[in-house]
Amino acid sequence: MILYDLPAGMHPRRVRIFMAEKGLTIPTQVVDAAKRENQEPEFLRLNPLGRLPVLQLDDGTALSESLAICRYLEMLHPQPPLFGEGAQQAAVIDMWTRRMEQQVSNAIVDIFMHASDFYRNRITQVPAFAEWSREKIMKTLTWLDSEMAHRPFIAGHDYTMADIVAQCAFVLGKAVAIRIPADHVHLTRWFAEVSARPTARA
Ligand SMILES: N[C@@H](CCC(=O)N[C@@H](CS)C(=O)NCC(=O)O)C(=O)O
Repeated sequence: MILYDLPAGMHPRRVRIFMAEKGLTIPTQVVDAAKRENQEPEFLRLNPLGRLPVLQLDDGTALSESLAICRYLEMLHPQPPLFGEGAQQAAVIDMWTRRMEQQVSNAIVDIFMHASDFYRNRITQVPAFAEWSREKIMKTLTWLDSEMAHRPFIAGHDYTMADIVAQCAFVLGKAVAIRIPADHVHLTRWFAEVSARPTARA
């Protein structure tokens, strides 16, 4: 197995934190997106979308999509369970993971793509879309703060994939001045706790 990684990328960070929580080490090859190595034919054979992370299995199968990679690793290494155990817990964690991806992570990615220097010469940036996304995410954070008044972690009493998706999003958010407002005390408490985990800087 080999993990193709982009150290600064949000989605690869999900996989690295997940692996660290499981105590897994996988041989890793860094792909330099700034040098467009992810657009080289050799890499596009692994993932025609040119995105990272990619986990190549020993039979040559190339898995992309960070959540698919984490699910695969969870099946191989079920402990500690980060996607839940049993139908109900797994569904609740899936619900929150999808909410964190769709409502939080994707919104912050949109802002990053349409407002950061990194994408300035790569895509046609639409600053108004970035501003609209910024307003939207701030409303989402208010909702999420009220949710976090009721439990320690995003999906319940345990740290799960939903927390990993959300914390990686907020790390990227710092690059585009998306910060959890100080008066969102529950969300602030959660982010401080997950950021203090030994795996947070994996
Ligand atoms: N849905 C994919 C998204 C992967 C993705 O967008 N990766 C970014 C890094 S965070 C990337 O490879 N960007 C390279 C580029 O834009 O050139 C996943 O979850 O893995």
